[in-house]
Amino acid sequence: MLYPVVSRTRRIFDICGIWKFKFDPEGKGLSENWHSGLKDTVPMVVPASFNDFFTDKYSREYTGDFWYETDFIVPEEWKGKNVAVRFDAATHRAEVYVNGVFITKHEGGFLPFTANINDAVKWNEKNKIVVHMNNELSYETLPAGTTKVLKNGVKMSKPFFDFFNYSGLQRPVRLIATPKEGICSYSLVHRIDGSTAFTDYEIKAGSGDLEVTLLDDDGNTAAEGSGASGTLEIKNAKLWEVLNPYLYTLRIRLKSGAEIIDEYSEAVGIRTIEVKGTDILVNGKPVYLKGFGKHEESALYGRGYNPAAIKRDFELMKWIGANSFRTAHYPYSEEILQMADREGFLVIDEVAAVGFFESIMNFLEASSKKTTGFFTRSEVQTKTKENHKAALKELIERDKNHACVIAWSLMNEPETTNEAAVPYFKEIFDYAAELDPQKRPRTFALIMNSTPDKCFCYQFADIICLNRYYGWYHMGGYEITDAKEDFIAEMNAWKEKNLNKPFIFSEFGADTMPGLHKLPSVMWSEEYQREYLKMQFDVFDAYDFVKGEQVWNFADFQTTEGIMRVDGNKKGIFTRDRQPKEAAYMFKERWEALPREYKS
Ligand code: CKU
Repeated sequence: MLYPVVSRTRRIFDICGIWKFKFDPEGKGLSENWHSGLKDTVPMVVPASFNDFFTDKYSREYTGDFWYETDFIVPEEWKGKNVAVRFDAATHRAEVYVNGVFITKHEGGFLPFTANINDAVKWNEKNKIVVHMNNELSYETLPAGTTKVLKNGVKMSKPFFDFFNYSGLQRPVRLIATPKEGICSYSLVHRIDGSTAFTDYEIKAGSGDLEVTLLDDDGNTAAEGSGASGTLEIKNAKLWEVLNPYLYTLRIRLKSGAEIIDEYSEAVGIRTIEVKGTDILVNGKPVYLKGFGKHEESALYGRGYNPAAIKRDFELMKWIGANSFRTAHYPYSEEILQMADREGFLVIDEVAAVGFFESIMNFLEASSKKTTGFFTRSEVQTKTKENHKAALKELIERDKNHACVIAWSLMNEPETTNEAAVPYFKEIFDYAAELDPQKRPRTFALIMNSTPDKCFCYQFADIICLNRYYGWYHMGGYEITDAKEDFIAEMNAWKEKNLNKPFIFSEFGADTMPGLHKLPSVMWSEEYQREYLKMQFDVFDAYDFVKGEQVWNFADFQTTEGIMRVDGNKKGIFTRDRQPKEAAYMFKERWEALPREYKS
């Protein structure tokens, strides 16, 4: 699953823009031959979530089948090539037809898929691509939830997670022409010895001679190799460092004699990542994580690819002194990881295994004693696990070469208080290790009730990521002093376990209405957000094994409407339009003062 690039042998044709769009609430499209062409459509932006464009609630909340269509021309010159269509994401599932011919289908809304269309296209003529999609949630889907049918027959999404079920063709769609038997994939593993770096590479490609060149940013050759696997030796290597990244260009050529059959180039950073005792080491040096749990979303676009939002978010993260984020709660656009590579950010890359605790308000119920037996369900142990493994494979295949990716988050807040979770975890964690050539640390985010005495699964994590809301969901407001004591009690219990692993706070936060001031504070005021954060910092700073803090959330974001949300989740340190709340200045002061190797 190489990222599409243009080279002397490769072409891209962007087919984004305004497509035709249509809901199919009765699911009759296939039987009525809609896959050959849609009638009575509305225009729709691709890429974007369809939801927030509409002014009627039925359309925004729409759950069920829906269809997209556009036309494209395939140049005759591409005839001898492998012509494919690449969807960077289709949320949550799609079946693709070209000129009425079934091409492929894909489950899971946040990872790319490609399919060859050579046999279905007409050269130099108009071709029609129709995509049959569906966005319903179930126990088997990543993310998990249910679909309710209202008394009037209309379906609605009931997510077991706290973000709006944005749907549609949310990322770019491109036609790609590559050589028939070209370069398929590559992977890199780095080692550093003094000033020399060694990069072991492995390439999958059609037959021919492989030539590998690492170019520095002046275009000079820094190292060379040949063959499908080997080692590049880079003398005086310039490393990819936290907030100070250096990127080389890796160029792979597949040749037959002097003829270049295929050429693929990509920016790559050289760095090592390792967990040692309670430290997270990048290039052998400890790093304390400062940053955010994010969402990929913005006004109007929903979860749609929005390069302006990506740019602004990185500027804000640099301004505030952050060095990292988690792709909560699903894999983000590849362009975000490319930007993280360029800016030197550390990314915990999460698969969309969220909602594995059956509750539409699990954020509230997590600190209660509620159990739902999610992992005791037979479909979870079969279908969900299959979908989970497939998504993990696609994620690691897609992201394994990014320097910015320092860990895999394999689940967010699963219900770990039942032993039925254990074999499921084992299989998923083993599978991640098997898939990743760099053997990055694996983690999952522990929900509030996954406490040291109740959680059956923390031992699987190489980094313990805690989502904790002491002083918000648990004893908020004037009770915060008791919340602090309970927080300390939990941390002492972890300490006693002597796990000798790094801990990160992967979530903590307090909903705050921007501009709401109250002296003395009340919950939801800017003052309370600061008091709450001050209490968190006191606790974090008291434990040496805490090696990072990623506040929930970077920005306010949209959720399902409900009694706990005011037009979405307001735990942002920035507003949804990316302006700072007061707490942002508090983080800026703290994070700018904390050294990279804090507590090591
Ligand atoms: C956040 C149990 C709490 C989990 N956490 C998940 C995240 O997706 C939510 O948005 C809580 C919150 O703000 O409630």
